[in-house]
Amino acid sequence: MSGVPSIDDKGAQSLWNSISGTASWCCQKMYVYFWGKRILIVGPTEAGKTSLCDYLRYRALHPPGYTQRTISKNDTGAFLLSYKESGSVNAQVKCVVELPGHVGPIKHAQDAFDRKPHAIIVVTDLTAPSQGQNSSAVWVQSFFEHLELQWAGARRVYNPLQFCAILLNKMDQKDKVGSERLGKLRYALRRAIGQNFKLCRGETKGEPGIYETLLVDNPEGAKLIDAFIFQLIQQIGAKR
Ligand SMILES: Nc1nc2c(ncn2[C@@H]2O[C@H](COP(=O)(O)OP(=O)(O)OP(=O)(O)O)[C@@H](O)[C@H]2O)c(=O)[nH]1
Ligand SMILES: [Mg+2]
Repeated sequence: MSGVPSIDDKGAQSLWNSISGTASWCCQKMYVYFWGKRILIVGPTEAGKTSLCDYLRYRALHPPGYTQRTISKNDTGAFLLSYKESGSVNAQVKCVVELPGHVGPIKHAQDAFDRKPHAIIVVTDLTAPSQGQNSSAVWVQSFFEHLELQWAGARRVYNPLQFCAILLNKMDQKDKVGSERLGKLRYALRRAIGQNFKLCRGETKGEPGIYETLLVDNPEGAKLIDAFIFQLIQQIGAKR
C-alpha cells in the first residue's frame, strides 16, 4: 500500500541513519586528528598546572589544596574549548598535556620541542622565591634557553606554535608578596623571554604575554582565568 512505509523502507531508513551517524562521527574524529590543537602546560612544581588543566577541561575551580602532585604527564584527550560568555569563539582541542613540575625546565623544554604544540602555557607561582635557583624567573629562563637551543639545531623543521604565554598565578596572594617584588618578578620574566624567544617562536606574533591568574575557588570567581582563555581561543581557535 502506498503512503505507509513497508518494513523494508523502515529498515532502509534506520540503516541510512546509522550510516550517516557513523560517517559524521568519523568526520569529527578526523577533524580532531588533523586540525585539533595541542596545548602544552609547563612550569615549576606547585605552580598551578593541574589546576589550569582541570579548569580548561571541566571549567571547575577547586578549593586550595585540592589537587595532587602530578607524577607523570597528564593528558586530557580531545574536547571543545569555548569561551563562557559567548559560544561564537571556540577551539577544537586535541589534547592538553601537563608535564609534572618535578622533572625540571630542561625536560619540559625537550618535551615542548618533541611535541610541537600549537600553544605553550608556562604557569609560574608568584609566591615562589624572587631570587635564586628556585625562583620563577630562573625556571622560565632555563626553559626558554633550552627550547631555543633545540630549535637552533632544527631550523628546517616546521614549528606550528601559535600562542605562548606566561601565567603569574596565585594572584590571591599578591598583597602578601607586595607590589615591589611583583614588579621585579615581571621585569625578570620579561628579560628571560626577551633574550630567549627567537628561534622557538614559530607562528606566534610578538613575545609571550604575561597574564595574572587565580586558579582556586575564590569570591571573585574565574574572571582572570576566563580573560586569559579568551585570548588563547582568539589565537588558536577556528576564527583566527
Ligand atoms: N592560593 C592559591 N593556590 C593555588 C592557586 N592555584 C593553585 N593553587 C594551589 O597550589 C597547589 C599546587 O597546585 P597544582 O595545580 O597541583 O600545581 P602543579 O603545577 O600541577 O604542581 P605539580 O603537579 O607538582 O607540578 C595546590 O594546593 C593548589 O590548590 C591559586 O591561584 N592560588
Ligand atoms: Mg600537577
